[in-house]
Amino acid sequence: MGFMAHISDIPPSQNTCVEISSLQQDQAIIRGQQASGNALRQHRWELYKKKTKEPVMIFYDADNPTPNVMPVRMFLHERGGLDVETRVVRLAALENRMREYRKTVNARGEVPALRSKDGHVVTESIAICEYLDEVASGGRSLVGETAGERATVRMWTRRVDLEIAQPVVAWWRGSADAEDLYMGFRTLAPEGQRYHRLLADQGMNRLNEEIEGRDYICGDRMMLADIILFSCMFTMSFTGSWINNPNRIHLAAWFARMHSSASARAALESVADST
Ligand SMILES: N[C@@H](CCC(=O)N[C@@H](CS)C(=O)NCC(=O)O)C(=O)O
Repeated sequence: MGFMAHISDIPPSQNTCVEISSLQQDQAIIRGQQASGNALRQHRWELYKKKTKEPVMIFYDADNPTPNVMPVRMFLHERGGLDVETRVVRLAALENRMREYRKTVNARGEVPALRSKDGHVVTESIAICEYLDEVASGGRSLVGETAGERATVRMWTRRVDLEIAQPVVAWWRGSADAEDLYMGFRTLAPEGQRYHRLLADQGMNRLNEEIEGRDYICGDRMMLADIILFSCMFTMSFTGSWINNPNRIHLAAWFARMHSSASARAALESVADST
């Protein structure tokens, strides 16, 4: 899996808007209006390579570890059987809020996003992970092999997302740091910050009891629910030390297990690579 350039560096073949003007330019060059001789041959070769290149999936990642891009990174490593190219979108520079990104990738101006081989863009971290699970060739499903397993994984994924991850994110979005970062691009609710923390604590207290005796949320293997919750708790604990409370002993042990997994380490290394 390669971690590559910034969104503004997307080569023409992978960006629909740029592609049109680039093709016109290509035609002009080939007609010899802008180049000749060796330069023209080289340009034709590049064009030929571009055209014959197998289409690839493109993952629009962020330059920071965030609760919604981290699950996709970790899922890619844990799932196996997937080949994607990564584009780093610089959130701090508000690249995701610029017209080019909104027009060519995600109209909502958010990351993550995934462009499939046929050019379709999927957003929403859970939908992206489920899509990746289906198109992977080889590896191990993190959603489930049977209808029963899939129902269980989806049940826990929905619970951890609604009862913990979303309140934790809403807690952070009530902070002054969030106001500075978003610069008015999101409707924030600072007045709800304490309430969201209490909701998240309540959800984590409940989960702490529910996972007693299990290594992972759904049983004995890491699945999508684990990745969604760990990614949120991990990335948000940089600012919220209250999140991974050692008094929730089962959840804290699960967190340590997730943290030491190869896929978490690989996802974190890719955070470091892309910044
Ligand atoms: N529901 C979406 C939420 C996506 C989202 O809020 N992404 C954040 C990063 S964690 C983002 O794009 N923040 C920058 C912004 O909104 O300007 C998902 O699950 O993928």
